[in-house]
Amino acid sequence: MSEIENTGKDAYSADTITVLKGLEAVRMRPAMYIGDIGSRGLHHLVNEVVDNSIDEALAGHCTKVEVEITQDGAVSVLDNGRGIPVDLHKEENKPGVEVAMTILHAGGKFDKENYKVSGGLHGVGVSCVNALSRLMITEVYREGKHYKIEFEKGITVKPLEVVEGSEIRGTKQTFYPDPKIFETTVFNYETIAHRLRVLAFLNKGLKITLKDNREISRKEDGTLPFFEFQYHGGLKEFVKYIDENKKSVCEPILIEKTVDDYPMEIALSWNDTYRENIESYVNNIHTIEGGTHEEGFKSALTRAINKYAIDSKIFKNDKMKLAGSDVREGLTAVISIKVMEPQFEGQTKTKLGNGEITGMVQSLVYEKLLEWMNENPRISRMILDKCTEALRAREAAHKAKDLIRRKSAFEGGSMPAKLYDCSKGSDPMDCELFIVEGDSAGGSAVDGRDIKTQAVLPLRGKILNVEKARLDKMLANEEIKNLINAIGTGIGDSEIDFVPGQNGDSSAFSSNGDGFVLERLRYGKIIVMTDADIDGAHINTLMLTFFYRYMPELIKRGHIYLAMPPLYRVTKGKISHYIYPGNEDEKARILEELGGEDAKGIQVQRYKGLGEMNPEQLKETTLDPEKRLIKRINIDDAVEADRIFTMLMGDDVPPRKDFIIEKCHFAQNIDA
Ligand code: 0RA
Repeated sequence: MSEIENTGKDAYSADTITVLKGLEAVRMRPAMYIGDIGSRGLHHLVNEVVDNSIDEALAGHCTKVEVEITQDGAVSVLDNGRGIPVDLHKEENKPGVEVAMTILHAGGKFDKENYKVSGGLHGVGVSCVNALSRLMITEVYREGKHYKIEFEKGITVKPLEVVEGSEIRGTKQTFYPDPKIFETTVFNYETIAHRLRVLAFLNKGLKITLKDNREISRKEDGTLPFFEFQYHGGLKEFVKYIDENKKSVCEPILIEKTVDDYPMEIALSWNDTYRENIESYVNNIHTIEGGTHEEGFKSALTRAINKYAIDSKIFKNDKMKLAGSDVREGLTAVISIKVMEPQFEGQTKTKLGNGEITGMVQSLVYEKLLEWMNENPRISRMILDKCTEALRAREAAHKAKDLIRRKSAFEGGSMPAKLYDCSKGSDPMDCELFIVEGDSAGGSAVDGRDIKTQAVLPLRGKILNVEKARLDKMLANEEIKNLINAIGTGIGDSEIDFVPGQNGDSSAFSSNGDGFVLERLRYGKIIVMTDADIDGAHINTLMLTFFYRYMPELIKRGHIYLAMPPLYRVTKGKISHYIYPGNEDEKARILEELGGEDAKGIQVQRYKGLGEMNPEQLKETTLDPEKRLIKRINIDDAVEADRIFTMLMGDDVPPRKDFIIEKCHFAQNIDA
């Protein structure tokens, strides 16, 4: 390394140039480091900074992390760890903290003996956050002193200094994201809160607080949003939280052990729904695509329960055997393991690849679960009854002639009679399917569409609440069958869990023998179109529940949309203006322009339903890609989404406001 000293402001040393090049690279291609430059990327910065404090907690040196959205829109993260080292880094001839903040990937250099958060988009390092911030202030509280250093766009602008004495110990990072980089620099309290809550579950006992000091966030009662997360029950409480709105069969079972330096923690329980919900984490990173830890868990679960059923003579004949999908019906489980050198694979680098993990998780779960079942025969019996019931339903579904056959959808043989398909020849990805509530609106949509690329499927009557129905019942439902056939992909996860030799069946999830196949998607956009009222909102929620539960891939890949029909039409003479949801202010402005609501010749029409529009109007306002407004549905946070869908679709469903859309940031407005 260079020995040249940085004597004047024009005298750049070789190190300085390297640093500048590194930061430049991050600012040139931010998406390469943080995924994107939208809201998601912005919040990635918060995760990155928080992860550093969590690492300190994992190393056993920190018990509290305080996150704050400051009055002026920055985020600060304070922990009570050891404090980033401030002594001179010999090679770089700079304080350690300055090295950590300005050199790419320098963060991890200090001590390697920890379980580091790394892989996926995590672990890009706090220097990336620094590079993408117009201002970043790092404060260190160590050995009785309070140190401070400041950066702009990753470049040191105020060198490290001691500002005063200090009674406390720890690190505080405050950063202001650069508006020149990000499309938005406005932090979302809920988004940050969800992540912090999960971190609190995963790190039992760790206290994490979140405070929103922005004036705009002040609530009606005059207080500012504040949350303290601390869960002494860890994963057990996580499972309870996920299943809060469901009826549980038992208290969560906890399996916990460190084997060969691999800490493993698993909590599981069953509830009265028919879905499985397994969430897994490696070094606090959500492994969305699963991997070896999930495989080990699933295989042990199936084996242990079958073993118990045979040993306890619950199974009368030895031909009876529960499949994986049977034992996982209504299962909620959270798996959290720590791995020194995790290998992340898969499309989004969220699949654990370490082969040694499968067997370790498997033996642990098999042994502990059998032990637990032998100690809890009454609850075990209940769980087994539930599993055998699932097996029976699976066999019934398999036998039912009514199943949707793969051939019908795939070879275009029998599309639903109710489907007004678009004319053949266009690329499916350029085509759109409108799912329309009500016959009259359906009729207008059929007449107003562009027949080359737009198809219409009218929905009649009550939509089945898939949250409350088992697969066999769902597949017997006429509307659902039409929907699945029209879309063409089949249902389930793209990676179906096969149980070979199990009655020749594959899985409870696959309606057509092989589950969801994206390549068979018949339309690039699937647009749910309902009235802008409570009933419409309810149908939207039911439809989104269906897609979320049975075709999640379509949501993940951005194929599902909500139409946004206008709320009002303001007419004067031959000219019409349409007012869309979320844009109600427009109405007053337009009326003003036209001379006031009572001016001569002005007509204000409030649309109560799609049926009030003729085909021409429907085309102009809701169908025509050039003029309409549609919302793309995106659901990032699976845990929150699951809770919300369960709550919305629970036993007593009063007409709720359009909760999913308004409150949960699931939808994003786009003009497309
Ligand atoms: C490496 C060594 C030491 C502290 C840290 C890293 C550290 C980093 C961060 C980032 C956020 N909070 C943090 N807290 C601590 C100190 C080693 C020592 O004191 O012996």
